[in-house]
Amino acid sequence: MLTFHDNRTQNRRSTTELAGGRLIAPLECPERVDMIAARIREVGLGEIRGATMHGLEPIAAVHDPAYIDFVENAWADWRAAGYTGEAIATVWPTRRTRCDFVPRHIDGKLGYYALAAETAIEAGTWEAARASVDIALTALDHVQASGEAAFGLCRPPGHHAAVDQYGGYCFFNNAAIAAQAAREAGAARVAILDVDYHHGNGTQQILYERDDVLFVSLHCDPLEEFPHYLGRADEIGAGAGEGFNRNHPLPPGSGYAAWRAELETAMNGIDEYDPDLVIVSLGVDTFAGDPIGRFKLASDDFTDYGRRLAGMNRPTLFLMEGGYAVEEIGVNVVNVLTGFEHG
Ligand code: Q9C
Ligand code: ZN
Repeated sequence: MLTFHDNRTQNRRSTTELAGGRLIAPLECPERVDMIAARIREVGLGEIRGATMHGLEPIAAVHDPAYIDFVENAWADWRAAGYTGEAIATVWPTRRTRCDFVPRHIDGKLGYYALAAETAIEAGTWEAARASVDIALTALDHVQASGEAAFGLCRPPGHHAAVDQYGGYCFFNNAAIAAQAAREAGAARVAILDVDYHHGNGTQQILYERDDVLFVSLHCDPLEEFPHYLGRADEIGAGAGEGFNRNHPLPPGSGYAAWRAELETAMNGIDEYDPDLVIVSLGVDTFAGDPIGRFKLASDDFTDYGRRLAGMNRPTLFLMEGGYAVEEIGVNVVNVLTGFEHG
């Protein structure tokens, strides 16, 4: 299987993440990509190719233009305000205030566009977030041209990014952007299968009223886990999209037997939908050793579910999402991909 990557993702080197009341070294770090690339070479999965620039248009087909401008200018605006640390939201529009206008000051803008406070914006954020989209779209080009599966080694991840919100380490929703691009290129139906430990709230929000892209997510119950305010089973889509959003929340502590049973249900739904393309939002923070995930998958389980995914027998685009056990991330990701190839 071919992998697509671009070294501009290395420009995102945030030094601060708000976690447990402290500023820690961000879990979503450039070394994640190094470990995955090293493992790809070690097992000879296939070539790692560069990304081609796809411009802003595919991003603007999914995200609000004012939000895109915000991501581009946030760091400069923050610096211009005289701040010396990384840009972190500290105040939000909430249930008891207005949210019908965007404040002028960067502090107000950050809260308006942030869905969470852990994710800091720094000098390389814009360039890396755009590179991540280019990676996804270049990998999609390959799937469409060859009919073969491909892996977009995206970073930063995308599935928490909504139409006009960043957070959970995500800025642009790579999976939703790729799904929209595939639709424009002629795919009648696209399914997104999100196997990251966290609910893909951004992907769900972007696609909630659509029936041309099915969103199916396996994740830890939002009553217990980030992103907390979306991802319950009764969220089934709205309007034309009713029935085309499927959440499979599992309790913290879930092991592979429970997870795999939900995967079977999820895959049956995808099969029935009969998509021309399956996009897998591939987060490996379901791993037992993940520092923030509380599922209990073992490295071998990733191989097993990779094999099962191949059983769907559909053109498949894998896009990297979360996974923070840096030492094991390469093995776990490549296990999914080799399992798929041998499936
Ligand atoms: N106490 C992705 O996996 N913080 N994002 C959780 C847990 C945010 C994860 C705090 C986690 C975001 C793409
Ligand atoms: Zn995650």
